Amino acid sequence: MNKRIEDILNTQIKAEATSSQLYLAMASWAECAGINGTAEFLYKHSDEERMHMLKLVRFINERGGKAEIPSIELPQTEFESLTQIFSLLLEHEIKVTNMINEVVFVCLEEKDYSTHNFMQWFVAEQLEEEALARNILDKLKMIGNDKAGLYLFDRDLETLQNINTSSGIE
Ligand code: OFO
Repeated sequence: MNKRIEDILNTQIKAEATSSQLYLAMASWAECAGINGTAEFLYKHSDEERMHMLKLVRFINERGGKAEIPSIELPQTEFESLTQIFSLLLEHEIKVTNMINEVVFVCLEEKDYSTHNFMQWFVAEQLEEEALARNILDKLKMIGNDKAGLYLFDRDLETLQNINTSSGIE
């Protein structure tokens, strides 16, 4: 496997693992705060990020490279509000999108069209994740501090998670 491609994919493994840890920390915080729908949503999101990481691990190894299993920095574990959580989530996803774009760019520079093809799944995934986070933040802005609204939001988020599962969004 092309060394430059192997290195940048390994960097991406760490980014996906970091996403998974961060969303796990958010899920756990939400669960302790009794915001259970949001907790479920974030636990599932964390699992999905782990799946993204595994996808990269398997791809590198199957292509004759060597996947590096990274150590992960301690994620933020305390949060002020749901708005803070989803703002951080969106910010993080935008960062990951930029990294994915960089991988795609390097694939083209190295004329590695099969990795380029493989990465298209991640490109589409990032679009969905960013859109979902923006959508959730818009809802939270509308609700503001309304307790009944927040209750319904939390319940809806659990449903949204189920919608995503049944429509195959990962
Ligand atoms: Fe892996 O999709 Fe988010 O980070």
